Amino acid sequence: MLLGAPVQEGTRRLGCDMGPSAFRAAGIVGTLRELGHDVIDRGNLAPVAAPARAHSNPAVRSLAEVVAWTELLGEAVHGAAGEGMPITLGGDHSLAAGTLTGMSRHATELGRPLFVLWLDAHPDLHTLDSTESGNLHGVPMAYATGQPGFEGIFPPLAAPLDPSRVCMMGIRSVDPAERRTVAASGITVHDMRAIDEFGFAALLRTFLHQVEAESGLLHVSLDVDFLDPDIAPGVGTTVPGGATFREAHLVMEMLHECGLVSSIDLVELNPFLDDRGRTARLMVDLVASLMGRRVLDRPTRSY
Ligand code: 6HN
Ligand code: MN
Ligand code: MN
Ligand code: MN
Repeated sequence: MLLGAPVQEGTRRLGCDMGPSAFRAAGIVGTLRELGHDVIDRGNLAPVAAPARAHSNPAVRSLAEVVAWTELLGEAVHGAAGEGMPITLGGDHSLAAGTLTGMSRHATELGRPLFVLWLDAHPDLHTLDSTESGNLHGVPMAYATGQPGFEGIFPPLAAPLDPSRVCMMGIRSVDPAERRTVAASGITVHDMRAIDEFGFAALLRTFLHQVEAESGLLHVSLDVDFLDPDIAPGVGTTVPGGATFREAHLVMEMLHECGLVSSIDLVELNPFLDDRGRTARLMVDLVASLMGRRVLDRPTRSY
């Protein structure tokens, strides 16, 4: 189930609103159908205009818009999760506040724990009080894991994410306030140093075994800047030293083999900054690996 979420108010850089179109132009629907999936493209969502909302941190930008997207996506993703696998085409990463709201409700109804694999250069763990850029694509994980200051502004989650059920990979740009949250929260954060040392496969395998042991639902949030900028230039927040082409495909193939992925965010694609659709096509190929494309057939549980 594809849901377009052309939100760009979470970032200063314009262009993420064209993301859903670029995913479609890069062939996401046909690619998933060729793999044998039933695909329903729900088109793009659009929140009703919200009156401006002030915050005591004057840096905070577009709060009303991001709250409106969170409410809309919370409903839409919850509904879609009851019918299939929601794949949300962003849009900037602020949309994860909404997709996680929806998946939290879905998981709570099923009585199953929700796990999150966060693939990103950034942990996106700012609160509304700690953000210095004021760009709300930097806050969704603080909201979803129950950090303070979102109450009464954002919709309440059915259950805040348990930090011990969150795994971040690819991290290589962390602000001071986020560094303190990482240390205090108990979230598993595999920065690029850890990836260099131990490799994606070993670290991811440990997390997937945990999801499996608890019969969890696994939400995957894939930020384009997880990837190295040399292979994925179409993003506003490039950081050198990201995942390579093969590393990213390996992660996706292991996610397919585990069979536990319930929902996916594809975020931060900025077609205005892309190089003739290259980043959009790479993202679609990664989704294909996650959804079952293989070089050769393998035993289903080889991870
Ligand atoms: N993203 N930590 C920086 C900020 O402005 O708060 C960067 C945020 C990047 C957001 O990756 O989706
Ligand atoms: Mn992000
Ligand atoms: Mn329901
Ligand atoms: Mn990022």
